[in-house]
Amino acid sequence: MIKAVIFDLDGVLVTTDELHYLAWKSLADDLGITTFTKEDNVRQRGVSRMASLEIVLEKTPTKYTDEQKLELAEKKNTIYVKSLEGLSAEDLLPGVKDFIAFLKVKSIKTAIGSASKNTPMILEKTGIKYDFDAISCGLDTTKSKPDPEVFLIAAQKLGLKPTECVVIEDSDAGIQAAKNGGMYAVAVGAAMNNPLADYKAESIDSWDYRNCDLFM
Ligand code: B16
Ligand code: MG
Repeated sequence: MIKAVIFDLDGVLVTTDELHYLAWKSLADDLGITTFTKEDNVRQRGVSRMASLEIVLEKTPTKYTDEQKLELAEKKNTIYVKSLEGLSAEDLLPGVKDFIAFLKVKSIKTAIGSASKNTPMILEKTGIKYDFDAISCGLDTTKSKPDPEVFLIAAQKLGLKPTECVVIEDSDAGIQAAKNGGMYAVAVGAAMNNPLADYKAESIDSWDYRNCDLFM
């Protein structure tokens, strides 16, 4: 029996995945990189800020020092955080609140497992900060998904074994991380075709979780 659901944040609970893309695109434009696409952005899902930057820099022959890379990542984050100014509960993805309410009724714990260091701000702005029993994010970790660290920390904070947890993810790196950590994995959105996932759905809203054996 499942005792907890660990949610990825960007692209699973909130629409911030698009804002990440726009901020990276803006940085790429500034660097004269014209070939950065949505497909490149799909590979940035779930991975850390610095790993995401490397995906942008693959597109240029210019070599940057580690110090310059930190500056570029900071520049992108400034653009991204500015774009979060107007974020509100309206930016939660459809069905999220209902699913959290369903889990509460079933006494199933909930946690966040996000690579984002902006997690506290996003939870605050969208008004869901108090909906979770534990929060594990980029501020707690040293390793990027597909390493399972962020999810193992979430399980630890909940006081549960990995096998008692199910992860909901929209990134291939995140699905791989959940499986590397010995957890069940539900793939939504961009990760939907990932063969490693135990369950798949277009989105939380379209997932028939009420009839899923995980919660029986
Ligand atoms: P930040 P998630 C991830 O969040 C994003 O999917 C990924 O695109 C981003 O690079 C990463 O957070 C780090 O975010 O720059 O805000 O610290 O999907 O794991 O919730
Ligand atoms: Mg995500």
